[in-house]
Amino acid sequence: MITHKRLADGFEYIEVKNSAAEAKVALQGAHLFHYVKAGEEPILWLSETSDFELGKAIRGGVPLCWPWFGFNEDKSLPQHGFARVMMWEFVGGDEVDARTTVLTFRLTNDEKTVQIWHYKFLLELKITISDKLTLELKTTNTDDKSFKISQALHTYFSVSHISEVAIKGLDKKPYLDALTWKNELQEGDISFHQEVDRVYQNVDGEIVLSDKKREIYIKNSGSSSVVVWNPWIEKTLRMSAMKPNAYESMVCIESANAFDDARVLKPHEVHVLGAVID
Ligand code: TA6
Repeated sequence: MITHKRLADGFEYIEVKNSAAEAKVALQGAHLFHYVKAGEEPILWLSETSDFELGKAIRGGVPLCWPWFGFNEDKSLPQHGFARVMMWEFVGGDEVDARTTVLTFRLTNDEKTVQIWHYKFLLELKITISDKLTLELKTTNTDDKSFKISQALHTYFSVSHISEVAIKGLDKKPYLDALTWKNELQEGDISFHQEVDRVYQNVDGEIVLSDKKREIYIKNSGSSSVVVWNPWIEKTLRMSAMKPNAYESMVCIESANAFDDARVLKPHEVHVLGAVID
């Protein structure tokens, strides 16, 4: 079942229920903020104090960082780009079978985006909701000049407790430590005892989020970089829409084209950033 929900304040989302899973996607930012498999705990983390206000990114789920990841050279522009706070068009939903639903959302350049980023583009997000979650963010350069994008599916995962978590699959991968701006090399699994904010490069295999209660598998496509983030105690206190203990129950593993993995698209060229989460 696919339902288009409209709240009093203008906030709209698409709700999907099928025999394999349930999901909710806000039209603002084509922002998937709920995904749960039948009979299981939600896979995506959503802040208890998240905003559902127009113009403010939801804290949790899968914010779309596009057309830049992180800060722009122009510091007056929003971190992680504008796509996650723009109203997208819900193109349609396809109930492929009893266990599989596909939703498609679209964003194109308009008078607002061109003020921020001077290119013509078509951005499409396809979400497949089943016993696996598949996200495909497709950028088409509809301009007559090349443009460069950096981007991320900034996925917030729900965990039992951050102290119980290990991330496998990034051993021996180089990473930029965004806390020190130094280049490092990962040794073994990632565990969490402090703030972690790292951009891994040369990532080509499956990543495993190992938690006390389950393992979650992430396989990216169109990407060779992954961002791992937990704000820990101090940073959490400075983050919007996060309760002081929020860091304990979440970790971000972001399928990205970030830093050295940014992409240049020629006119009419297409790039798809994908992730399968199981
Ligand atoms: O992806 C990690 C990161 O860049 C962190 O540095 C932190 O800023 C996080 O994203 C959250 O950013 P946001 O703009 O959603 O508050």
